[in-house]
Amino acid sequence: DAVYDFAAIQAKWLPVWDELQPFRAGLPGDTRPRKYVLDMFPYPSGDLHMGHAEAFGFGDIVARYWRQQGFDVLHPIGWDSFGLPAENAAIKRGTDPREWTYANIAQQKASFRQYAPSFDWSRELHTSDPEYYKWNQWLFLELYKRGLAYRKAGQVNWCPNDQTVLANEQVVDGHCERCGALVTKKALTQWFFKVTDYADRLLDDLNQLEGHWPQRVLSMQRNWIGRSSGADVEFEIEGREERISVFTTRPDTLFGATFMVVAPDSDLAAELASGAGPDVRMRFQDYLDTVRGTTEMDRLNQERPKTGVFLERYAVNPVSGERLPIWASDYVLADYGHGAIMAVPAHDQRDLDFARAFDLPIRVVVDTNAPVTGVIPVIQLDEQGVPILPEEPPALDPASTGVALAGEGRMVNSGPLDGLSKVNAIKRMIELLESRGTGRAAKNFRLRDWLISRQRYWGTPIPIIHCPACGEVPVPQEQLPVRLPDAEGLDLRPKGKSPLAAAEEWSTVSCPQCGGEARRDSDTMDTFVDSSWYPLRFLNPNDDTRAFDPAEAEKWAPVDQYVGGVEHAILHLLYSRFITKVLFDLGYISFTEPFTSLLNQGQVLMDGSAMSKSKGNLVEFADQLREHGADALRVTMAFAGPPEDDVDWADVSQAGAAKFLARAWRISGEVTSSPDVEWKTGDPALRRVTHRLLADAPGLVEAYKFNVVIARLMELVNATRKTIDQGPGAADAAVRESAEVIAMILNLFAPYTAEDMWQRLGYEPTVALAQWRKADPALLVEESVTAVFQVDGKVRDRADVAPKIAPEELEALAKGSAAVVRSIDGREIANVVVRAPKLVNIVTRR
Ligand code: ANZ
Ligand code: ZN
Repeated sequence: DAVYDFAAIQAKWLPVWDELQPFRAGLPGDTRPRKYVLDMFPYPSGDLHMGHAEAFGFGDIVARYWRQQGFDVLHPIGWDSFGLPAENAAIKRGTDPREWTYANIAQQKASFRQYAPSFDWSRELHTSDPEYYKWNQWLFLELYKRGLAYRKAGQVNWCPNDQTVLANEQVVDGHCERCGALVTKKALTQWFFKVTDYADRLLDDLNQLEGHWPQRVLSMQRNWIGRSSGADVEFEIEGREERISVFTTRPDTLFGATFMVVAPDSDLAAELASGAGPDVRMRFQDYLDTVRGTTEMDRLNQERPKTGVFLERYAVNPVSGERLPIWASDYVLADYGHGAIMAVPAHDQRDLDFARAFDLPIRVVVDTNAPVTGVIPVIQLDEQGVPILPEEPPALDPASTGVALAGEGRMVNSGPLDGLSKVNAIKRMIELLESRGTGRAAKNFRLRDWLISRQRYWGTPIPIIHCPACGEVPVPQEQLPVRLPDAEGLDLRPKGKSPLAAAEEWSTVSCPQCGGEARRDSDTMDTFVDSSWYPLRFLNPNDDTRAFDPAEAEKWAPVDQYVGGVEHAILHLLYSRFITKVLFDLGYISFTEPFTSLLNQGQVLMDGSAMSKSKGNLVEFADQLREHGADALRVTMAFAGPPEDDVDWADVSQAGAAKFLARAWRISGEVTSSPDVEWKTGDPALRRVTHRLLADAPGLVEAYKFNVVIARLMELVNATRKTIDQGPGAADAAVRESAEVIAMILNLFAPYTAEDMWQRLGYEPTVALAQWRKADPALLVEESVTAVFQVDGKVRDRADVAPKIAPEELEALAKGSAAVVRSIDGREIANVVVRAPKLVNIVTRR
């Protein structure tokens, strides 16, 4: 008899699908409703790995599911093919980054073909093609025109090893995300996108995604944006014209401010120091030198002993008129708020540590022992009825305890605020400041503008020309794309200056405005620019007249289902959300969030830890594919557990998945009835199992419970096997029906096996386009049990009831039975014994 040979089945169907191209979306005349299912596109750093097998497997389940539900599904694929690894590999081997990149793409493509996700290959794109990056340049200029792309000189994160600038997001605990080197600071002029203009919307719109995105991602986004509310407070400085502002979340504590601190690496600190004596200037300069060598991580570390320099300058407290000494200390950061703070040592731990280190005054202005609410505390009594006195309240003395009083309480030592709670004191203080013109309500964000400049070769050239006469001049649209010069002859090694600057011929251009000699900007764009809008490019990837067609966007976008790793929870998603909002504001699209639902797959682990070459625990995708085939690999991934959970490859069995597929496949060869058999004549027991799965699977798939669907499929395969071997046999209509349903649902997980079953059942390819069968409601009611109705212990009637029938319902049924009523014969009922669902015994008084 036939043997399940996965390799033969794969070889048989691949060419058929190539011919049919069943997954082309948006064909003319297609009137089906639409869905857009997208996997985060791969970075071609080598062959596909197990993480891809998992993520793309899950995305494909969803895409295939919606097709069977009658949707025209857009499920495209492309490559995120610019970026550092290509450049580093090229430097190591002395080759062109292009070669490495496109060779890897070819390899990944070949693996994808075997794995058979239902991609629309006609829309394939590579971000490193000029046809793509031309539109990155267009996007840049759209932002530039609106002041959303700008250049600024500033301290940037610098990786001394990669010799490149890093975005804040690429600095992990003070180290370079890529190479692990300690990140330092460097002054450079860089391009930024003004994400901060969108901070409020980026935060507020997360509420729309509640329930559709993982909670963890939503809170990571919220923390990253980091909105704080409070006030800007202005202070006069002795010997300075202008006042300085500080941001505080606790304006209520202004009467407790006893000194001020400025960030040593801020312009303000330099200016204040320069106005002081030579001694101070020297001490400040020394201190600044040490601070420059300190990482941001250390500066944020609360445990580190406080350091600082007194600038011998004074500020004036705007509400108390008190003189406050001004210090410079590195716990205040130059690029947060205004780079200066009012220090309230009694109520802020960092300020307290500083005050104790330098012997500065500490004044309590919130009595944290006072009840915050107006409720009088209830006095508790012990067993003897003696009142239990409240414990001695903790001392309000941060100066001696070293612990700041951060909690709520009632204001003290605060003039007009005395007696108020925190909320009311904040409100009152803001009113006070506003009425005097020395402050106002303000909010502040942790979010910084997006640094998009890279001093590297393998990226999108920034379409700006620097002219000695005209300054920054955008490259005119008709001159786009600004193509990358050939890598040949360029030294790609990182030097802190882009390799493009050394391409003389490429760099030297005539100014589009005045025609004089000018130079191209030599930086390239962060690759997160490429991925910030790529879902739109898939809509018409070959259109060379525009980035995307707004009419197509209206049809398909936003993405209904996005699938990818949690490592992109912040950057990629935040930047995509930002660009989407910009495009909305420019009138190109009508939606403000790019991804309606998001699924984060877990990691594929080996023996409890992440796979890596260096650990020697790498499981190769290609090996796995060869061993048991694409279908077994896909089923193994989907069956391993909820998709959000990590999968430990040491705990799963591909052999088990292969056995299940063989069992399912064998059934399709045993069916003897013909496709036009009457379903209704089939065995009701098997039909009930089939129809219950038809009814439940959609909800399960939509809740990402793929593993449960597979478990239920296994149950159906077993029930079918039993019907063939021990029941009505292979000719029964229910066996054909279940075999067809198995093939149809298996299409989500094991497309080759499903297609082969479909053919063996007498149908044309492809099962992927077979429409989901509706469950028959009549078959969804549960099987019944027989209940016995007795009167005084004698059986008088029977009824078929649901196994889960409620006792009251069963009792009512018994009392309604004509035979029972006749038997009671009008006597009084003394007692009713109900044992649902099997028995009711009615006892009468005689
Ligand atoms: C006075 C005060 C009293 C403060 C108090 C806190 C507690 P978040 O919530 O993170 O926004 N701050 C402001 N700018 C700073 C900077 N550039 N570097 C370091 N710290 C800075 O924190 C806001 C609080 O952090 C502000 O409120 C300020 O200290 C400090 F009982 O002002 B607060
Ligand atoms: Zn010019």
